This record gives sequence, structure tokens and C-alpha cells, in this order.
Amino acid sequence: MSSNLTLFVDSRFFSPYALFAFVALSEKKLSFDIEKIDLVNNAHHSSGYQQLSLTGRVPTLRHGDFSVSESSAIIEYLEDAFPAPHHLAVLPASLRDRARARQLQAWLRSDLAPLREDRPTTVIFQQPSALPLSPSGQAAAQQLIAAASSLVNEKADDLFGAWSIADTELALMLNRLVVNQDPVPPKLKAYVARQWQRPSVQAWLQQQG
Ligand SMILES: N[C@@H](CCC(=O)N[C@@H](CS)C(=O)NCC(=O)O)C(=O)O
Repeated sequence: MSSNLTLFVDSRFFSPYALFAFVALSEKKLSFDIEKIDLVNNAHHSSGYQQLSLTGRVPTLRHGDFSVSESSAIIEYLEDAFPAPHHLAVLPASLRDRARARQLQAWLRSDLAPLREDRPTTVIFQQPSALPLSPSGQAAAQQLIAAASSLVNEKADDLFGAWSIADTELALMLNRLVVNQDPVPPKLKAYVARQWQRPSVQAWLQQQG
């Protein structure tokens, strides 16, 4: 299928950041092409990709003659370029919910590094880790669980009254623990299971073949 939107992703579909961009495009029902970048063989270091992405990382979105990398910038670009009501909003509508969603996105990207290290996305997409969480991984897991417990309402499917990309991002972070059978409160396990069933997330998993 040909469109003027192309998403550059890692060829193994392991990048959580590429997943978020893929889900945002899918939820907006945009048609887009996928270009796979083989990180193992350093395709992201080619001068062509370097120029396109500026950062040499996946994901990158190309829209016509414009390209942008950094998943949060891609999501914001898509939200501005393909706004509601014609397209589904991927960020909450209200000022404060939107701020909270962005807070969560920024925090999940910049903090909790020991958890990402102990439970990389291969734990979710390939196989669980046999190693227990390190002390710093455990501390990060506790921080995540505390924040998620106060945000997730068991009577609601999503964080902000309607689905937003922050739900997928939080669910992915929690799923690092759930899949590995690390202790996670039932309310959060149920939230992850609900979010993981979303067709846009399932469509990403199907790409993995
Ligand atoms: N902050 C970036 C992170 C992107 C990122 O770390 N991508 C990884 C794959 S998960 C990557 O391209 N790694 C290749 C490398 O850095 O050499 C975003 O949100 O898009």
C-alpha cells in the first residue's frame, strides 16, 4: 500500500517507541507504509537514515517531504496534523488530563531506567528473563506501581475517560513486570490485559510474525 506517511521501525518490532508511533497512526486510522531498519546490522547508522532521522534512532515518521523522529514528537505531530474530530484523538481533550498524560509519557521515557534494563522489551516480545529484579530495578518497579495504582481506576477502562496513547505507554511499562511474573497488583494486571487487547496493539504484535 502506498501513502505519503511512512513509519521507520526496527526490523524485529521490539522498539516500544516505534510501537507507540505505530499505535498512534493506527488509532487515527491513517494508512501508512512501514520501512524496517535492521538495527543489528547498523542500518540506522547509514547516512541516508541518519539524515532522515537526525538521531539515528527508530522510530522516524516521514510525511511527504518532512521527517521527524522521537516518538513523543511523532505523536504530537500526528495529533496536530490529523486532529479530532475527523481522526481519533490520541491525547486527552481536557487541558489537565492532557498535561497529566504528557507528564506520564515524559516520566516513563526519562525515569525508571533500572526497570527497563532488568526487563527489556524482549521480555515481552521474545521471552521472560530468568533473573530476579536488581535492588534498583525493584525500587523502580515500586515507583511505577505506586504511580499506576493511584492513576488507574478499576471501574474505568482507560486513564482519562477515553483511551489515549498514555494508556498504551503505561501498559507497556507495567507489562515488563506482568509478563515476567513479577508482583503486580490485580487491578493493574487487569488494566494491562485490557490495554494489550486493543486492536492497534495486536496489529503491532502481528507484524512480529
Ligand atoms: N527517545 C526516543 C528513543 C528511541 C530509541 O531509543 N530507539 C532505539 C530502539 S528502542 C534505537 O533506535 N536504538 C538504536 C541505537 O540507539 O543505536 C523515542 O522516544 O523515540
